Amino acid sequence: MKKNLIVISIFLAGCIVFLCNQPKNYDIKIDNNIYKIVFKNNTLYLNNHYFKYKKLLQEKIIDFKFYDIDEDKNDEILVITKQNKKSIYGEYLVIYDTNLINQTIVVTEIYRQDFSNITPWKVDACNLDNDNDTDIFIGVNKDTVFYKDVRNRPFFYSWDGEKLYKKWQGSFFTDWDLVDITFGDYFNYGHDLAAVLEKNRNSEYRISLYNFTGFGFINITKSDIYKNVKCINTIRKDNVYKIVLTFNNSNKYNIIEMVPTRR
Ligand SMILES: [Ca+2]
Ligand SMILES: [Ca+2]
Repeated sequence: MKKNLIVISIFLAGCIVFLCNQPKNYDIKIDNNIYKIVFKNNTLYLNNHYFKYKKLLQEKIIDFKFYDIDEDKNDEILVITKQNKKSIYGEYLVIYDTNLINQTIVVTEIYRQDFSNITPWKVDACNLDNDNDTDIFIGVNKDTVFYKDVRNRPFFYSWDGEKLYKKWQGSFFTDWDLVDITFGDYFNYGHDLAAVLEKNRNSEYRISLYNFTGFGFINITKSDIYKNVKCINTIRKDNVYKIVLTFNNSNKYNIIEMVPTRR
């Protein structure tokens, strides 16, 4: 029992950096080294003893993801740029390549696409299907041809090495609202699942796990109900993926253990 507690504490110590309090600390991997990045006031800063709080990108952003989209062992930086000072929605998806030159990180823009007409609010990257193209999630806020209500909707693209192509533009996963999303191989399937934070009209939250089938997503399990949830994240340690919920108005967070009821 004591052993288990120690393991969990170590796991939590490693995951605090992912939680939702500002400023947030993140790791970016370049040339097999880990560099500390801080996200504060919609800006990414490099935080090391050479360049304390040097801006990594000049643009203001609303969300970002570090992910090795071309599997060359260097993380790319995917960002949603901020539309204007007041807007909570973004404008462009921009992808930056990263290199290490003279002990500092040099970023080079390799792709930019205007998404302002579909009001993006989140970017993430994952491997849904082992087809060698990295899958990119963009959370958008819009109506559709068939559904006239404006709400958060899940759009997926893939990266073919040069550009994005549309993979799956979903109207919704469920009638519950899409609040947040994260990805990971939680059950060792060999590819990622989508862990979706969903909210109903009574402000109750749950996590639903979805598996991509090639034509869409099927639900494989749902969590219990939670209240006052702020966001969902995935922590990864030694190829073990865990789902973490962070709650509003406190530093409280929980690792959520889930069991698949179907595949
Ligand atoms: Ca890369
Ligand atoms: Ca893929």
